[in-house]
Amino acid sequence: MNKKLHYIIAMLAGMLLLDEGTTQPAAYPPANAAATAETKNLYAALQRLYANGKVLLGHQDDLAYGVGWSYEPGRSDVKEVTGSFPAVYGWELGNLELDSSRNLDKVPFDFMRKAIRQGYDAGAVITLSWHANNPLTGKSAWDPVSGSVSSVLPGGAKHELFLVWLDRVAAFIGSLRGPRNELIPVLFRPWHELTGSWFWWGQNLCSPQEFKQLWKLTYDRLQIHHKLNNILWAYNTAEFNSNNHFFERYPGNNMADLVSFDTYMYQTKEGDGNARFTERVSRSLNMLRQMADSLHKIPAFAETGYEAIPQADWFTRVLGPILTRYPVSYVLLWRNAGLMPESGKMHFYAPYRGHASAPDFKQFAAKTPLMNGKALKKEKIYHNILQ
Ligand code: BMA
Repeated sequence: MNKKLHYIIAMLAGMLLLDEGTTQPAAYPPANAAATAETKNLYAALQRLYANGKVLLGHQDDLAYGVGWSYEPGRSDVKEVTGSFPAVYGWELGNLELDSSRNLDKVPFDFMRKAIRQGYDAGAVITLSWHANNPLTGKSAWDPVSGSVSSVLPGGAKHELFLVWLDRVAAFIGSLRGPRNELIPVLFRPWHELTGSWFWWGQNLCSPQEFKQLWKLTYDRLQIHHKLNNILWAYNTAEFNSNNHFFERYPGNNMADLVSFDTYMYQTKEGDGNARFTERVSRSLNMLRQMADSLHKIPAFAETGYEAIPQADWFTRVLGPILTRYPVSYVLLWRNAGLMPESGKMHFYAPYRGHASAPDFKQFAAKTPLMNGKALKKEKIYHNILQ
């Protein structure tokens, strides 16, 4: 069937569902009119779930390792504590640009590809981050040198190199395939935390104009040149003060599908970390929801957590109430790396079996409005409209 016709039928089916008494508004399409059917379905499903106040629970690197284990098939710290796999799986592409077989956290890309397929088959959402090396200095993403962004733009000294990097990312995203060889949809979140200045693309290292050009270059190469019609584009800041601040570097509605931000909980010297986190995250989520609603984009809390969870009731006492009040499409907790050899510190954001916060996390995950992988599977997010 002709793709356009397919989509019109999908929209009509969506409207019929509305008539049957759900609160689903008519779906608005992704920025890319040529998005695959599965990608359009996913986007419509995310809108519907968001409109119904559901928050999907996500975890970075969930199937690869947890605290005290790695690469054991079937394991997941989230599952071992809550009884269900997460609804959103985050994976990280850093070092793919160097043609490395493992990412910067040592996750083999072959493993990642299979795990992404596993998540897709389970009806969960896949999101990709990319801590790309600094193309100008050859150091890591955390090398905040001015001029790095302009070096990759057309005419810049690293433009050709950067195209090779984008092509490697494109090849990986193009290799994510479902059972009928269809492309697996991904929420791609490049150049993230852009209001921070710890990455080479950060706010103090390039102008808004340069940032937008970086985004457009990435979009054009992946979407137009490589025809990767399985990408939903996630614009992502760190903390922001106002709508203007949030949108200062926004590439435009035609190149973004989700709007999101990242922030973490830190305890303060005064001991008022919970109150401060609640205050700033509530304020940001409130602004984000309004901006997303007015633009017809989907809001997400793309990274958060409290490193090593030193407070056993943090999830039900702090994060839970915030999300109940300001639900967004999904919340993603960062990775459960365990003991970091370099720093000697514990680095994990979801409780693992036996951790003091595990019972609290189980309660948090069971509560509305959170949705886990088991519940999401029933929503058939990739197929519910067109099949
Ligand atoms: C950071 C930490 C690092 C990791 C990076 C990319 O926040 O977890 O250890 O290398 O994310 O995944």
